[in-house]
This record gives sequence, C-alpha cells and structure tokens, in this order.
Amino acid sequence: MHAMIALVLILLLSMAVALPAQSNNANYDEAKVPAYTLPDPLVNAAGNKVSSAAAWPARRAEILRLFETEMFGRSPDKPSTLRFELISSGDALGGRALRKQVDLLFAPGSKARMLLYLPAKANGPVPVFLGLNFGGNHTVHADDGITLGTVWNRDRTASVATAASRGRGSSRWPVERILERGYGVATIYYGDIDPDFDDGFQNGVHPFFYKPGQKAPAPDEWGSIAAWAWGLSRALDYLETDSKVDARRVAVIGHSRLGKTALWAGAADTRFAMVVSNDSGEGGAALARRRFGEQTLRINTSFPHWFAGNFKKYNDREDEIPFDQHMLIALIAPRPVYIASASDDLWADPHGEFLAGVHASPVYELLGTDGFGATGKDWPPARPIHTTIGHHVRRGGHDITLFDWDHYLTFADKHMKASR
Ligand code: GTR
Repeated sequence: MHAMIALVLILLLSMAVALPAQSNNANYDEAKVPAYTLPDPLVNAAGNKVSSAAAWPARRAEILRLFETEMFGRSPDKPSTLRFELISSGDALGGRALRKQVDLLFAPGSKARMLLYLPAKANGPVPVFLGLNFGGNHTVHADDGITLGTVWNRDRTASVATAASRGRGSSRWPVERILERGYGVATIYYGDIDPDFDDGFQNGVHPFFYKPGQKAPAPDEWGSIAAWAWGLSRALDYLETDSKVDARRVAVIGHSRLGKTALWAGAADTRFAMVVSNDSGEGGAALARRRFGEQTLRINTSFPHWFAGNFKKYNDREDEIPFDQHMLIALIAPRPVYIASASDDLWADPHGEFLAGVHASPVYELLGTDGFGATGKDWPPARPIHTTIGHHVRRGGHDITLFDWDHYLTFADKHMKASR
C-alpha cells in the first residue's frame, strides 16, 4: 500500500517538474517580478537617440514594423472589393436615437454587420465610439430592432441568436448615456470578422485574402486580433462616408481581448482619433517583461490564434521581444489614449498597465503633449488621471462598467478635438 502511494507521489512529482514553470501558477507576487530592462522607444535600431518630434515618424515606422511582424501579424490593405450595404435606418430608443445597420462587405462571401446609434438631436456630424462586441449586436441593447445574427459558440458551432439573449451584454454598452453626452456608438460582433477559436484560419476573414494556393497566414501575417483590428478599420472606412458622423473624431474602444484589439487598431491606423484600452492586460497594455498575471507562454497556449505565428518564439522569453507594450502605447502618440484597469483584475496586471503609460510618456512629451503626468513612484494612483494618457483603476473585477464609460466620455470631451 505504502509502495503504491510512494509510486503515485513520484509520478506526480515528475509530472510537475516536466511542466514549464509558469504554466499553472501565474505570478501574483510583486516581489517575484524579475529585474528587467525595457527597450527605449526613443532609441532607434541604429542606436541613435530620437530627440526631436521631426525624427519620430521614422522611429515610429520601425516600431510599427516590429509589432506587425513579431506579434500581431501584417494585415492586408483596404480591399478594393470593400462595399457597404445599408440594411436599415430609422428612429429608435423612443425617439432618442437614429439606428442604422450597415453590412461591411469585405469581399464576395465575407461580411460583418455594424450597428450604429446616433443621437437623434445633433447640430452636425457627431463623434463616435467604435468597438467590437463579444456576444452579437443584439446583446448590446434590448432594442428589438437589432437584427439577430449568427453567433459562434465555444464548441465551434454557429447558430442564429435567440431573442432571449437580447440585451444580455447591455451593462457594457450604456447606449443612452453615450447618446446623451453627444456621441454616437458603433459596434460589430467580433465573430462576424473571425470566430474566436483556433481552426487554422479556415473560417472568418483570412481565407478571403490568401494568395493563390495559400492555406494559412505566414508566420508574420495576421492572427485573429489583427483581423479584428482590420475589421475596425473597415468600419471606419464606412464611418468616413456617413455625413452624420465626424470621422475625424472616432474613438476605438475595447474590453479585454477586444482592448488588445483596440490598441492594435489605433496603433496601426492613425485615423482613429482616440483609443480606449479597458482591462486589456497581456498582449495589450500590460508590460510583458514583468511576468505578472498572464504571461506570453500562457496566452499563446490558450489562444494560439490571437497573435501571428512569430510571437510563439517569445514563450518564456519575454526579454527577447524587441519591444514591450509601452511601445504599443507610444505608437498611438500624440493621440489621446486611455488605459483602464480594475483593482481585482490581477490576471491583467494593473501595475504593468500603469507602467506602460509611464514609459510611453516620453514619446508623448517629445510630441508636445502633457504625456502621463505620473511616474513609476506614483503607483498605486489615488485618482483617475486625465492627461493625454488617461488612466484609472476601477474598484472591482474584469469588466467594463458605467464608471469606466463615464470617464471615457469626459476624457473624450477634453481631448478628442475636431481638428487634427
Ligand atoms: C482571458 C485571457 C485574457 C483576456 C480575457 C478576455 O482568458 O487570458 O488575456 O483577453 O480572456 O478577453 O476576456
């Protein structure tokens, strides 16, 4: 009997030794954050200091290329096949809104439906918050004029959404509040662009843009996050054609994996006037080198389709990534960016998200803005910060709430200027 127990123990121990160090036990201990050195966004590949705003675009191009090839993957340009089809347009929400539904036809056979609410009363083109949603457009509001689309389940089956799920995600989309504040809100179900599971990129938008004979993206080509971000750029292409929208004031917003997506969309496409990262965490605003909460190996294992194939090189090798996430924030400069965290959302490393703001600030300052106005010593901050790099830590867990939105609206009032 004892021999049996001993054998089982030895077996269990050897299994534990064989597992990579981080696989099951995420680090939540600040004392265990390793010493690390961040790459300097203001030192170029040749080792020269970037010391003027005029010298920034060349350095920015280097950084953008690195994020493209090593992390998110290169996406196609705006396709010549892109078309828009107005599905419906009319009064909604008891006269408070104009509701439009527009299909973005990426290529024959590939489309995504955008839901757009605009304030009924407006004195001209309005600024808009644009973001993807997790559950289908019909989940953002109980409004029964929203069409019921096809939604993907985690078991990889697709089905037409049920009326019972209308409004299920509405706490994350305070539509009336956004409209009252003078903004429009536009959203697309992310699964319309690419279903969120690893199928070797056979469904979703990718196959429509393969070269003849190509069966999967090359290691430096778009993963799912890049595809979602690309879809947001196509939505902006539509918004540019809508005379009721001020397309020079479109804020791209997202929560969690869709926060990572919003950051990449805003970094890659400078037409976005403002970017909001809500609890984006690893692969979003959180510094990878801190190895706190979720880490590179874990995210690449749980979600092999999110990033380009090249990013797998950095599993457990964060120090070898030729950038860190403060440089993703820096790519957005000098445009306003808001980094929001939640106090209990340690998986997303709130401290690492804050530090990305701190270390992106020199770029924002070089470009003539007030930057972040907080240093590494100011953690944890006592109150929300509304400098050009906005920030707050909401009390509570991983979510996007009215508290978060109220800050984004106030921040947009302050920073999202009509002229660029
Ligand atoms: C988690 C993932 C996070 C975050 C989150 C979400 O499972 O580890 O990086 O993206 O999902 O999107 O809700």
